[in-house]
Amino acid sequence: MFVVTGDGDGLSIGGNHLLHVLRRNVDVTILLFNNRIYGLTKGQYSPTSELGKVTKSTPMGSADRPLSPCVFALAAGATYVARTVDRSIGHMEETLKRASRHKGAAFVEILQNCNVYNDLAWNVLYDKDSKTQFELRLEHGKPITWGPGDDRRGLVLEGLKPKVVKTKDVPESALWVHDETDRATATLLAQLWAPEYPIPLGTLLSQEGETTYEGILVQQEQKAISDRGPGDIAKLLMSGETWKIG
Ligand SMILES: Cc1ncc(C[n+]2csc(CCOP(=O)(O)OP(=O)(O)O)c2C)c(N)n1
Ligand SMILES: [Mg+2]
Repeated sequence: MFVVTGDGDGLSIGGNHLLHVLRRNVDVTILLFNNRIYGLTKGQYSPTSELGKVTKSTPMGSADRPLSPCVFALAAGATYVARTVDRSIGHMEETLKRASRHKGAAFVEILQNCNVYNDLAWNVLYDKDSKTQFELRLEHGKPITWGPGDDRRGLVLEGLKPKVVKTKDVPESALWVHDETDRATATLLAQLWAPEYPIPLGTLLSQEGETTYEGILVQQEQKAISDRGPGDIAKLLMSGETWKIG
């Protein structure tokens, strides 16, 4: 089952529901289209709008610090978390296929343009030059690197602090290797942003084989039936104290 939501619906208006569907590991695939604005209601700021964003509801600039949807999903306990971008169709297709195959709560943030109320919302990943400079495609088990061959960059971890290096300046063994089964390092990656860091795209976390909400309920139902036999609603309603009215 797919749930399609936006940055306003998913993180503000229905933020409570998103939190609990993720922590319960309900078997759904959630696509959060993040255009950093309330589009449908014509351009109010959202929980992902940048600090100082001027909109109809923030004429002097937003005073709110923006939230990262992927950091939220990781903190809430989603068992699959990924990020993709609307203009990279192939990457989006690959990411959605993986997310839909996941058993449990899969969360995909799709960076999306709103050409009416927030045009070029993700220009950092649309503009050819800055895309080369900042787009990082994650691959499980591979060193984290990005950028053109002659000026390729990489990340190393100094304790818990990611540091950008030129790949030619360090041995390959020094580079941070992406482990998509690790929630802690996925959270570090989800926090990275341009211009200080690259913008990670792809699967941040994938934890397979976790129990799901539905799985636990089915087990409970089977146990109740095997312990007590099939239920009887009429009997249940007439059990305990009953009253006759009138
Ligand atoms: C409970 C509730 N409050 C307010 C609304 C009105 N409303 C509909 S869409 C929307 C904004 C949605 O923004 P977002 O989720 O970012 O989606 P976008 O339109 O940008 O794709 C609002 C406030 C609503 N439908 N339901
Ligand atoms: Mg929106």
